[in-house]
Amino acid sequence: MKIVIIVPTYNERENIVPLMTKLKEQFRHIAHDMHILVVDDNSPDGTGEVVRKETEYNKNVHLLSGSKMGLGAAYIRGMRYALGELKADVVFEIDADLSHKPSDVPQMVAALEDGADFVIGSRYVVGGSLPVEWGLLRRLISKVGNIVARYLAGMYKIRDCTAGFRAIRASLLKCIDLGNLRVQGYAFQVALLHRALMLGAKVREIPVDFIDRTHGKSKLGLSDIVEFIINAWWIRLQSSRTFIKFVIVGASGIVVNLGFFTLFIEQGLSKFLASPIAIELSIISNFLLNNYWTFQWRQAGDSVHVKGLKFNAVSILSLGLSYGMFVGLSIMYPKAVPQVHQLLSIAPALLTNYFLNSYWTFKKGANVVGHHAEERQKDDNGNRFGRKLDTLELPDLTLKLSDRESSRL
Ligand SMILES: Nc1nc2c(ncn2[C@@H]2O[C@H](COP(=O)(O)OP(=O)(O)OP(=O)(O)O)[C@@H](O)[C@H]2O)c(=O)[nH]1
Ligand SMILES: [Mg+2]
Repeated sequence: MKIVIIVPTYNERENIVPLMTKLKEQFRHIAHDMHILVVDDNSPDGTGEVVRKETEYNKNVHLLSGSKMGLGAAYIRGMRYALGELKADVVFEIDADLSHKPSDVPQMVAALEDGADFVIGSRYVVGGSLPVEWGLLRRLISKVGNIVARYLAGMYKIRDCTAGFRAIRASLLKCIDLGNLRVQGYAFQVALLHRALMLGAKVREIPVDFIDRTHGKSKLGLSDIVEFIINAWWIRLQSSRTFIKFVIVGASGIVVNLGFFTLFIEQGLSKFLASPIAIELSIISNFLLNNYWTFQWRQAGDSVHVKGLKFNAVSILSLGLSYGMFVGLSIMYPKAVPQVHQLLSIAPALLTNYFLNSYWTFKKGANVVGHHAEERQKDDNGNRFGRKLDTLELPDLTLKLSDRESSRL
């Protein structure tokens, strides 16, 4: 296999040579055609010049220079070059600042040889770690970022979604329209992983220790963080028709709730009676829409009667929560318009309704899993990654746990 290790650099002059030396040491233990591709954005500190000199007497070192447009843009440029010009079979992502240990590369290559399509040098599987020097805030930022990616972008099965140490099979990468990821900065890592998962890639996480950089500065900026969050929401919206439908149903529930509430109090009904009736009406309209539209494909599982009973239980709980909040707000802020109390009290009812109904009343039936298994079978028989990206729910993933993790189970 031809393996190209892509190293994005921006002002990494002090780090790049030690990294390349350590990588080349590892190459001696790997029985593949190993290359290094440095993607430098005309670093003002002269990183590119140092690498250019290296390319003069080392045929396996390549330099791609360009203007600074962000980490994601640099990786996209590098991956296109690795696939198109260098004809790579596998590309690696690695940071230049020695945060990722080159000594982990052979293990990641072994995981590819073992059949994985996408290998992650993971800090969050058992055996992986964050730098001991990192304070609480730095750890928190990293963990929150990862939680956002896992749960908001819907990749909860992956422990380290934001890792920048990865090995990706070219056959998988060629099926991903890199230009279409619409990301410039660090959000690239999450966007790319998400596409790989959508294509049914076999992802494997290998535990790694992340080392704190000793030279140079972090390039993570505010715009990267903003893009990261927007991208996670975008993936969430795109990858879940269910979620979009739920938001629409939720919005219609608010109209029903407030509409009836206003109607009832205009008719002279006490606001304390109008509130629960309006809530109940909106819960019923939400249920009907969710049953026949949002979750219509989850018709397996319980019978309609059982679903009805569960729905009633959820409704009573939601009603209690919502009404309790309405009464509480009315007592605490008696001068406020009652519609404001009613609006605020919708939130707990909506959330309780969605989560309980989604994960309990309308939980995914066995046939859905079977559907995905069938699809995967089709992929395995034909073009594994050739499936069109019109399946908006994430497929069930064939994930291999790291060795240490599976031995723990
Ligand atoms: N070519 C290029 N490389 C970049 C850009 N931004 C970051 N990098 C490189 O991407 C890698 C990761 O960036 P870091 O600044 O180390 O980000 P980080 O690891 O989240 O931050 P630290 O933990 O503080 O190191 C490094 O090799 C950077 O030089 C960019 O805009 N262009
Ligand atoms: Mg770093």
